[in-house]
Amino acid sequence: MSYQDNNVFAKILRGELPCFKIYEDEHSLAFMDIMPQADGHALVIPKYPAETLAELPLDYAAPLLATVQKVMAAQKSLLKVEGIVLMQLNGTAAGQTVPHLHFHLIPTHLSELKRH
Ligand code: DGP
Repeated sequence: MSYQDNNVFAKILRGELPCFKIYEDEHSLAFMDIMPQADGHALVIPKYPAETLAELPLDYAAPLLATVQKVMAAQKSLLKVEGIVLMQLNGTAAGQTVPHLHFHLIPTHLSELKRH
C-alpha cells in the first residue's frame, strides 16, 4: 500500500492545516481531535509517512510510544481522569478515516465507561 500524502494529517504535519498542538518532537506530533469522543481526546501521530501500524518501522515505534506516554501522563494530571482508552484503527474496514497512522488517547471516567 503506498502512502498518500494529501490526507489531513500529512497537511497538518506540513503546516498546511491548523491544529491545536499539545506536543511535538523530531518524530511525532500530538494534537486535539477535532471530533472528540470525550473531553481531552487527543491524537498522536508519527512524522514518518505510514498509513497503518504495520508500515511503521520498529525504530520509529519506540519514540512514537514515548509521545503517547507523555500525553497520557499530561491527560491524567491535568484533566484528573481515571483512565485512558488507547485506540488505533488500521484500514477503512476497521473504521480508519484518515490514512495516516494515529493513536486516539481518550480520557475516561468510571462513571462514563462505554465501548469505543
Ligand atoms: P479514525 O477514524 O481513527 O481515522 O479517526 C480520525 C480522527 O481524526 C477522527 O476522530 C477525527 C479526527 N480528525 C479528522 N480530521 C481532522 C482535522 O483536520 N483536525 C483534527 N484535529 N482532527 C481531525
